Amino acid sequence: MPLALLKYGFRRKYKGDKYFPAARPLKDTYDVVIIGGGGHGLACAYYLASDWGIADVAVLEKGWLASGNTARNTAIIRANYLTPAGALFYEESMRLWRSLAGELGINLMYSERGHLTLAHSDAALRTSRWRAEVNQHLGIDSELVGRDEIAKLCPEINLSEEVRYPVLGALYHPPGAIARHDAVAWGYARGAMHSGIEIHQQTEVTGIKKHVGGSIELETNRGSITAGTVVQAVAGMSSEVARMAGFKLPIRSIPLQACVSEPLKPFLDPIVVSGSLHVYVSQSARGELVMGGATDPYPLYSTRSTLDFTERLMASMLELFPFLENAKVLRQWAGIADMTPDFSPVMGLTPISKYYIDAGWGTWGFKATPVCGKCMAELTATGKVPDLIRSFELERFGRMEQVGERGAAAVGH
Ligand code: FAD
Ligand code: PYC
Repeated sequence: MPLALLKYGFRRKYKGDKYFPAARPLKDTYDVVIIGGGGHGLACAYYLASDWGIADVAVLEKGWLASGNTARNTAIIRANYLTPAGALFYEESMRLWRSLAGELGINLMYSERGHLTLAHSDAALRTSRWRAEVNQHLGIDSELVGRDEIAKLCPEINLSEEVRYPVLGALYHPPGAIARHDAVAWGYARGAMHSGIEIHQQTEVTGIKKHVGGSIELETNRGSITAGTVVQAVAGMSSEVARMAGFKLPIRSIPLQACVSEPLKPFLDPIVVSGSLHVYVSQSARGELVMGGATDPYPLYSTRSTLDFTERLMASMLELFPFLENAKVLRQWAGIADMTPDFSPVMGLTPISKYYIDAGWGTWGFKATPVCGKCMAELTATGKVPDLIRSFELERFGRMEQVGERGAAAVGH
């Protein structure tokens, strides 16, 4: 190494900024406390400061930044949902994604690949056509394509008719993308902290009390603090934390597993999903195949990996890409998905005044990080539910106004 470079590295004068400002002590009281330092909680914190000038905010995270589902997901971003409420909401998120790296000053590796949802039956073709029509009506780029088009878009897919479930067509969504999930959390966290917001890791909320005066007291493993307003954004722990606050959520917590292969030469451009085979796959910039399937068949608060999952997933992968028979799985993991009855999120008011909920993100919430953060920040700042999230209120279940996205949420559940 040249001596000049070495000297430069050790010169105090050229000390670079720390990525995150130094942590501050936990105060007794904040205007806003956000429970959960995943992408959603951090995005809400960031937009509270950037859009509303609210910075007396603490984000409490029981582990480390993005130690929940934010850094466990398979980073698929798309807007080809079935309901108008869902499609418009996710479409707005995609609009925000496109300028997010520039805004946060971090390379999110946002990469538009195109998204193919394969149809292996007449019923799946009908649903794909339905989704394409809803999408087109709302100005979302999405269409039903046949086998010839699939062969052009992804020549590697096995289009043989001599398989269990031959491919008949697909819903094609050209803007479908992937991104670097942990960078999303770091970018929002840094932006929020530079505006004066505090992020407290290793700080777990263990109890919640509402005071007569209106403030909310949070018990934590580091003592009690009070907040004027609380935002709950704890994904897989949503029901448990809501229970501490004294209300019930219609949510079941179910493990969702995923895995990656060893790095392979780039061969797979689009993201490929098959509901019938319970498999989806994309190829990351470093060549790994990022693969997943359906949720585990039972609720559980555990992030263990199972051989059963890998075996089934690989059987389906080989049906679509038989030439991968010698590829190796490098690592496997799981997150806890908070599943709602209609496969749509829960955002907005709760039975407790000034206690807002951001939950029910199951297997689909990463793509919503920017738009959800923005809407939750608006709700927190104004007390009014933004139009974009009105359909997703907790109250909808009491009114039987579900936002049914089962077929569009991810692979089969
Ligand atoms: P999290 O990142 O889980 O953050 C919640 C945080 O709250 C955690 O860090 C947790 O430690 C903290 N917390 C919990 N309890 C407490 C407490 N009592 N006190 C303090 N902190 C607490 N979505 C997509 O859009 N596309 C995908 O391709 C996709 N793939 C997925 C693949 C897998 C394997 C999994 C598991 C999920 C996938 N998802 C996907 C869903 C997505 O990951 C989540 O919906 C999203 O990350 C939720 O973000 P969040 O910030 O709400 O949750
Ligand atoms: O939301 O597109 C999605 C998704 C794919 C896999 C898990 N979630």
